[in-house]
Amino acid sequence: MKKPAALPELDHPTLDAASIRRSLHNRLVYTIGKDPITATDRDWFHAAAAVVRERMIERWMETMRSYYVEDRKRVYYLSMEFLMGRAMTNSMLNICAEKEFRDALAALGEMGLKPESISEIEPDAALGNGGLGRLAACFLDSMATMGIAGYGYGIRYEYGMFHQGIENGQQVEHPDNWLRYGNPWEFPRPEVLYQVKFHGRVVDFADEHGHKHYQWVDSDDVMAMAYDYPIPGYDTGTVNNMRLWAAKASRDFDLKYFNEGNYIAAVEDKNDSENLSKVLYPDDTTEMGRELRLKQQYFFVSASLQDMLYRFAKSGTPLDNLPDKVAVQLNDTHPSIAVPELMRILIDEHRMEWTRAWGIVTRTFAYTNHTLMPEALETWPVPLFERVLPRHLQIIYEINQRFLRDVMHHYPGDPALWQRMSLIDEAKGKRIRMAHLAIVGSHKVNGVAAIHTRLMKETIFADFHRLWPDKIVNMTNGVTPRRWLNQANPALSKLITTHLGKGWLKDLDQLRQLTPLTVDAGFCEAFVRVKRDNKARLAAMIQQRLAIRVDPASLFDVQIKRIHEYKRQLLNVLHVITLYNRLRAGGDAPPRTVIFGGKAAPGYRLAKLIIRLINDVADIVNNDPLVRDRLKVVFIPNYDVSNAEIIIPAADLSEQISTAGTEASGTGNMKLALNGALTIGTLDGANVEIRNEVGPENIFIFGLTADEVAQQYAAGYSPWVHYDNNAELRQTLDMLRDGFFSPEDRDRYKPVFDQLTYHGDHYLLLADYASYIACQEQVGQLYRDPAAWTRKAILNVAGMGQFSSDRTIGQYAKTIWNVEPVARTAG
Ligand code: NBG
Repeated sequence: MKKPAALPELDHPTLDAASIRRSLHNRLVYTIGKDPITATDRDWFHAAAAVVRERMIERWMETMRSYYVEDRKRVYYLSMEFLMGRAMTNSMLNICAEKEFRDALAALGEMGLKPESISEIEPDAALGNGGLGRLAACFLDSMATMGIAGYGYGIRYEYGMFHQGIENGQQVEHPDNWLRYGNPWEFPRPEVLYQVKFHGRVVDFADEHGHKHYQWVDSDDVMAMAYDYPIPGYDTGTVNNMRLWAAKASRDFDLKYFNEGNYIAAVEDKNDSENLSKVLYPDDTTEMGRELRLKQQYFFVSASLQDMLYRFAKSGTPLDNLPDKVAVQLNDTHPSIAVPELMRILIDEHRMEWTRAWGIVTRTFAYTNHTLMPEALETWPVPLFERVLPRHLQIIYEINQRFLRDVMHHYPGDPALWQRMSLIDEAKGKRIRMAHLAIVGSHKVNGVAAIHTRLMKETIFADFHRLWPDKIVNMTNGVTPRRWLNQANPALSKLITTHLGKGWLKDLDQLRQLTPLTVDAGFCEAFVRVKRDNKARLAAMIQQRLAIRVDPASLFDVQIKRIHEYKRQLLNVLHVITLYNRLRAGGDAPPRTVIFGGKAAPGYRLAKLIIRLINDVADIVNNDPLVRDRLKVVFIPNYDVSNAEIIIPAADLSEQISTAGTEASGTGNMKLALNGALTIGTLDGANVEIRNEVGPENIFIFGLTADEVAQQYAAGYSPWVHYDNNAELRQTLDMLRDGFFSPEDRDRYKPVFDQLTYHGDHYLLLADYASYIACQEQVGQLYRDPAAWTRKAILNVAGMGQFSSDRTIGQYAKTIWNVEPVARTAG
């Protein structure tokens, strides 16, 4: 395609404040249709979003056109989740016009408009549960910033992650109707529509050469319609694309029903199909076994593959060279149905011979694993598959047969091994192991932190590692410094830029240059002031939302993440209760505010009980005159990206206290340290690498190592030893058992007590308790020496260069995708 001349009639909107101000007025009047006199904050938000958006569009089109003209290799990131958060401020910052927008909005302030309240109108795009979905969002930012032709593909859920309310201390879930007022960032593409099949049956027939072929017939069809979202890189001409699919009924109304005069049934059918993209499953690291979920997976995989093959076909490259032009990353096993789907397309639709097709497939896909926990590994019952995706089941069987033939050849006479490696688990009714499918169908499989990758090789995927020693690689996670420092913490960002220039925003290793500034009194003072202001901002938010007064001078001790037993929020609670008991007994410790945030899966009873416990403990502790202001406990409701942006810059202490060997990586640990929090944590996930980067003297490590945890299990761990031998621990646990924190319902926390004792304390809280408490004492002592604390906090920021998602994406690009970044200048 020849590059067309720039269209002379276009406005080419510019980034100066005057032009932005004019556009704001124009959009409000001509697009939103509102008189400035009557415009609400929401009207202004939509006008402002339109103005930001139109300043990205030309770069977006240029970028897409350049990928086409240059025939670039594309990277497709397939993910059920993209936890994007808000787009407005991020877009302004990434196109380097935030100040101009602020000035323009401030000028409009004369009309009674408050610029700050405009950006808060925007609902979070909460199309994800937690770390896995947010990682996908950080990766999109990095790919755009670095100039990688990366596309996100996912689902446009009508309802994202539920909104968490707290009533009587308990979580209540409210639907997240994020599209209610329209979404100014999305471009509906009603013409980009693909058919996705379900159910039906498979017929075979012979062609003119007598070769057998298969056809999937009598299916129920749903249409996938594209919505596009521009993803602006930071300070670059590159604006990439995220494409999310919405389900549409294949025929608006079923004529058959209509002819029978059954109007209601006709409409019901339409609703059934469109339910596919209705809601995100609010499940985090637990296996989800619902038919609708399987259909969601196939729905977006099928549409995405059709779309990428259509784009590929336009380049005229032969299909055999697909892996030279296309890399597909499977974000966990959720999209792993892509493996048999691409096989189906190649052999059934393109009549390709199996081994040739298989070569293409395995060179195209790579798979990222995000958890070691066996109960979280996806499996699907064979009968369900047979009903929903009959042709895929056949193909999976064929893949398995050929794979097992290979295994048997390598390891003859070891049927136990064959069973372990099979794609089909025969243990409790036949089930398909999606992780095995993803491994067999990929050329690379990666873990998300060094220890996680090591444990993958040694435990859950040891057999595969022995068979294919080069397949499993490590890609330690990262976070985008644009959102998690530049946007969330403007004051710290500015301070750093004053001393280092702005190169760090694209080359985070430059933060190392902060190290000598730990002896610069002026810098240290400014650093402390930034933290204090951020803490004051959070304290104000807590006061306003929860009517709890917290002292910004107290130690802000923060644990924010999904509520899960393995993450051990309960261990944190045990520390809070211990501290409370010590203070009541006349002990001394620096004032602390312990802050929690996180959602529990709606069906996860113990997790919900932990939330209630935190709130009950908060009630007692915060109102105890004996403790006064020396200890406060706060549960911030509805932890999401936007709340994270306020909490993280205000944290002094980052709680990363999972049982060693259970947290694949963590990314909150990186965001908190990047904002100058010190970590208290176990040697788990990326904590291990954070310690290496910041130095062991600048991080608080406690507890059993992953190997020691394994030994404890092997030796038959008993929590009672710790209960019996540690009086302080016993007192703490007995208070839970006896209803100290639930006087109106004394048995409320017995299940918690039981879990930690009679039921075996699976996550070894009692084993780590003493070491955790001792470590927290050291934290308290250090906090009493502000200069020493500040020095370590600065060294944490200085050591975070490694944890930019740019570094992660660079590694994927080089060792998995085989693509080169291409810088594009802005303008
Ligand atoms: C999560 C892990 C985290 C990790 C993120 C991103 C799942 C299944 N896994 O430790 O628990 O940081 O993935 O890799 O959500």
